[in-house]
Amino acid sequence: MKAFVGIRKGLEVMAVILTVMLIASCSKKNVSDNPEALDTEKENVVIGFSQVGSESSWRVANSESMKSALSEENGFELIFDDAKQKQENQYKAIRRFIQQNVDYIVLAPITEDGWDDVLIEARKAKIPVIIVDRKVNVRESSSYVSWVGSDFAWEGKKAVDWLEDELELRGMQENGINILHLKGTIGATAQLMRTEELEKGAAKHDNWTVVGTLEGEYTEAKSYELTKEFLETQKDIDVVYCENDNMAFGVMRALDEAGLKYGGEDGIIIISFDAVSSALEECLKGNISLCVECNPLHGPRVMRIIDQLEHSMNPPKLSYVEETLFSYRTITREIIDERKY
Ligand code: GZL
Repeated sequence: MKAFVGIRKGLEVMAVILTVMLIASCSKKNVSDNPEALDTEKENVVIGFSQVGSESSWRVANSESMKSALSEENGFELIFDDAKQKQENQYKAIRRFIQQNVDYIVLAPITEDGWDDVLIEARKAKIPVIIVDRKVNVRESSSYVSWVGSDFAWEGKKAVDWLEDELELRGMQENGINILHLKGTIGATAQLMRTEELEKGAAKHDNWTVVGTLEGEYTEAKSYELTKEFLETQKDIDVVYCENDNMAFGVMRALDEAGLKYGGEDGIIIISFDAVSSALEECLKGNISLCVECNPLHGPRVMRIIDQLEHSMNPPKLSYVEETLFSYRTITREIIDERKY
């Protein structure tokens, strides 16, 4: 009899152990159901994301990429804050995330300067910070764990190299070339580096003259307004260098109203950055001469960085996304149809 009771007790203990193991395995994100899901013991990983705003099509695509990667289905709880292009609002959002004791802070900084204090506060609260898109200019690089974004200097240099070739193709390499420059948000890494490369190009070619520099803040409305005003006094333009697509759209509206021909092989050359689908359509029509890609799809890379951190691994300090160029001479419908944004 005693042996029977012993076996029964043993079976009862086994049953309890199996039940506990079954509950434990269910509480862990079931990676097999969703291979994209974060493999972590936590119910979900809480992310505070401070986004610049929604100033451009690129920014909208960037937000969508972050939201779809850092989704509940993938094991995240995303707290998204739109700073409406104000650094003060990003400070407030980061401090709110610290109060909420999120697991990670992701920051898309509007400009490079002014981040030391608030990032030190996050570090003191032991909350890792990941920077996306534009860079931060901080005294201590330990203020953030990792950065994901574009090589803006490469983008600008490729644009200038292409312009040299295009002017040669048109037999204009010896002509006086008047360039109108539309700058993005002043102090943003994309603005600083794209501007620097144009300035280097203009310095290299004494027949290139930047006849106007307008601060379009990456928006269509602002660039339209400033270009329209500029064209009232100066219409002799050969090239417009727009530091993003939305500013190129604003410029096109102003050029249309001024009756100035752009695009094709003999119109004003419009160079633009981002290469969102609506800009590629204009490139296919020949209206925009060159679209320099600036890949906004940072979400999957940020997710991988968090996955590494969740497993006590060190992600790379800098991760650059892949990018290319699209010229009106070579773009095709098939190329556009394959795009993800
Ligand atoms: C570039 C990004 C810029 C885009 C603009 O990575 O910071 O900001 O070029 C966006 O469209 O507004």
